[in-house]
Amino acid sequence: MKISKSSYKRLLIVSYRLPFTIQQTDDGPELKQNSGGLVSAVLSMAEQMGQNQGDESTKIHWVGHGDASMQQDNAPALENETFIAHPVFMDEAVHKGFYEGFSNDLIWPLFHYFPSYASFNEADFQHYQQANKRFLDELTALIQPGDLIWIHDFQLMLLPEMVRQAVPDATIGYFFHIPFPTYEIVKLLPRSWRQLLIKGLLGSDVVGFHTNDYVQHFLGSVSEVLALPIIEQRVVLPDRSVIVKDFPISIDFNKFNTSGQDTTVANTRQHYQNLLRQNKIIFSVDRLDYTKGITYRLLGYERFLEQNPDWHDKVTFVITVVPSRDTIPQYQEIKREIEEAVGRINGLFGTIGWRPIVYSYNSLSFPELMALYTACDVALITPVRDGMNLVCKEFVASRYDNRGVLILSELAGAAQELPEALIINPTDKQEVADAIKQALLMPAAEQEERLIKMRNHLQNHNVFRWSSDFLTAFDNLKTTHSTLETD
Ligand code: GDG
Repeated sequence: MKISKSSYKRLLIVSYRLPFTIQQTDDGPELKQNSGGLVSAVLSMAEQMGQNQGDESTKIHWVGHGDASMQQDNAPALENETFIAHPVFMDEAVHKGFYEGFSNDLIWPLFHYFPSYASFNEADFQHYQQANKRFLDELTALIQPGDLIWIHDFQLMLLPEMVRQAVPDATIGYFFHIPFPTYEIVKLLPRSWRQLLIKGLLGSDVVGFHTNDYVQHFLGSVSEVLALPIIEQRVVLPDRSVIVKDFPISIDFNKFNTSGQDTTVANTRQHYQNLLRQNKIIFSVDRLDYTKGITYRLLGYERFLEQNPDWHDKVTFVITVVPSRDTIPQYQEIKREIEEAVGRINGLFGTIGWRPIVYSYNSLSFPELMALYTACDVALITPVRDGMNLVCKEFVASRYDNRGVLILSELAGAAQELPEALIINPTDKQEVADAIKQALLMPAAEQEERLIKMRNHLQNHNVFRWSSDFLTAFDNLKTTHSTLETD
């Protein structure tokens, strides 16, 4: 599975977010390395490429948007033993149109099948083009022969083709973290925009998506928009071909498996279970977003409480919503909807001693998150659209005790990999209510049987496998190129 170590000399990552943030401490601003999935995956890729951490010439370069804290005089150097970050600064108006406008107000809702939330604004598209060009300028100053450039996500769809024009023989990979929708949705984009976006992605050598459905949707758009020949999962261009393939992203299984057993986590877990009087616990956590189906989830729970009075006082739904974009009207609106539903359900069914829902609009520390993953009896994960969804994978990996039930929306990419979950349609209140009841009554042996299968899958298909498979695709590219040449 490892690629030959000599194939690529350095790894250049490009994503909207950098692997560092700057935190204010009593001793002044300090650099903090993020510990998200992408950072872990990149570290494992670097290892496979034989890059020695600490060796100046083989550090991983990471190009991403730079915020104001990185421009202050006393800001620390954006470098540690592993990464060198290259912040891209841009004019505030350009950033707003690129990030808030085109990326978050157009591509995000449109590609998650919320066309009525999409805002089509010509100035935003110009800013998106300018911002992608700013990333290009930062990147081209870095590129050396033998580099592997890996670009991430929907904020940078034009960048692969821009790099291809600037450095024709560059090796470029691209990974798309959100759903790629059917052409009927892509067709809503003005003709010239959709052409530029699809061409932009085809500047890559390898384009990756979470699921085969997204791959097929993308190939459908390539064919409709550019009428290019497609042979199996290769788009054939005059001088090269582009591999388009599914690479389902995953998590660091061992990290979640062992963290569940940590003493601090165990103490917090015990504390929560005592606070909730040993009630059965249903848990969910998501960023505030209309794609996450939070209101439908509450309506499903309300139906369950209506139909099952014998469960009153014996179950608590702990629902955490992580603040996000709540200055924007659509987000304020869903926050209001969620809080109204929580208030109504607690008012209708609650008693002096029992709150059916414990709601918080806040983020959890990692040990708190782990304590809830391992304390709950049911994880209720019901997005109305989600590229993959890592929360459900983290819950499964945390359950070293083989206890707990996952209820998962069929509209999350992850549902294709975890058929042993109770798979539901999130808009169907009755199906959600029935699944909650089934989960709460599920015998321990069945919980264990389902979890063992899902845990085995995730242990094998972890985030390191994801990055390794992505790298291996570049080896296949060399084979397909030589086949094309001899055809
Ligand atoms: C995109 C796609 C795709 C959440 N709340 C807290 C917290 N989290 C962490 C979770 C998980 C991550 O955030 C959320 O991951 P998701 O996969 O659900 O979603 P996104 O990161 O928004 O987004 C998505 C993903 O990219 C990867 O390709 O799966 O479909 O939309 O890791 O643990 N962490 C802590 N406290 C919280 O309150 N500590």
